[in-house]
Amino acid sequence: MQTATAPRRASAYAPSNIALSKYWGKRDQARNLPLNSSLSISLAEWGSHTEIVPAEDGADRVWLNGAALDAETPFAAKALRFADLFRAGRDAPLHIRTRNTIPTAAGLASSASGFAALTRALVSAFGLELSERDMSLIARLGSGSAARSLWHGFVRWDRGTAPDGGDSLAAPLDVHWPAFRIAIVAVDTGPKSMTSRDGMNHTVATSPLFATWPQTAEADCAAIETAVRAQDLPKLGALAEANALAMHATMLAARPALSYLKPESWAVLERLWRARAEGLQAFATMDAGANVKLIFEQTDSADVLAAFPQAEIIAPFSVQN
Ligand code: 2P0
Repeated sequence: MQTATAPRRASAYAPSNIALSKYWGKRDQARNLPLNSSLSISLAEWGSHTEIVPAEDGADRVWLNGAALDAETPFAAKALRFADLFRAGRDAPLHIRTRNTIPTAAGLASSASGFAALTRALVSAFGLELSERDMSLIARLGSGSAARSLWHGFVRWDRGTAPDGGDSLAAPLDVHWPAFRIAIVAVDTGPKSMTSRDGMNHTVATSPLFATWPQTAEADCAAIETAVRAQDLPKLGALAEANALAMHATMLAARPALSYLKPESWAVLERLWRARAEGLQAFATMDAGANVKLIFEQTDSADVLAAFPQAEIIAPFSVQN
């Protein structure tokens, strides 16, 4: 990237996101190129605020939620390496301050919103005029799912086909669905057993079930997009739940097995399935962690809370891009 000016102070916000059709497996590790397309819903005010300040003390420094990080901690090292893409070899020491508004108790990863906010803040700090499309491409280099966190609402990341990844980027869907809700049912907020990157690579390398995943996931992504556009919650929910369970099945078949789900996650699923048999229109999705996320419509909020009193409900369309 060519940067013409010295950096100036800049800040940006990006929401976190939950995939309804999952990204699991890379065809190119260095560029975070996925084996399949994915589709997500952004989490409104749950995300990352990032500020870039040119360092007057001449030293790169990173803060996370107010705490200064050692330059060697994985988040700081990754953020500074990412800033190097913008510095392009020039001497431009930076202070990077990130504050996550995602409740710690929700146990959600923040790398998607973190790298999307960092991308927006760096683009602004270096005075670059980039399209949102270009920003999605760049955010992807920080973390794959960050490509989807540039926007609110539903976002689809096309896997692309170009070897250099020039067409592997996300775009928002023109769908406004104010009644759509997502709930986080926190099960376990401790550190996860394996990073997503390592988990994906282990699954791709050793799971005999992975052979069918890219094709299944691509078909799910197309069907999920159709259900989102039709605002058909039962269809979307059934597809999203099946897609998430298929992803976890590929991990369970890895050798040795990889299981992010805990007994409590399965207990939440059992309770959901019982409630659904009694008429509740809510569906589950799970990521690289033990927590369960539910999708439903606003009219079912009270019933979701009755079944899952600890659920935190998010209204994704309470904010606009
Ligand atoms: C997703 N996950 O689509 C999937 C589902 C977790 C399970 O994207 O290695 O942090 O930085 O590209 O984006 C989490 O993986 O991984 C993720 P990298 P990322 O949301």
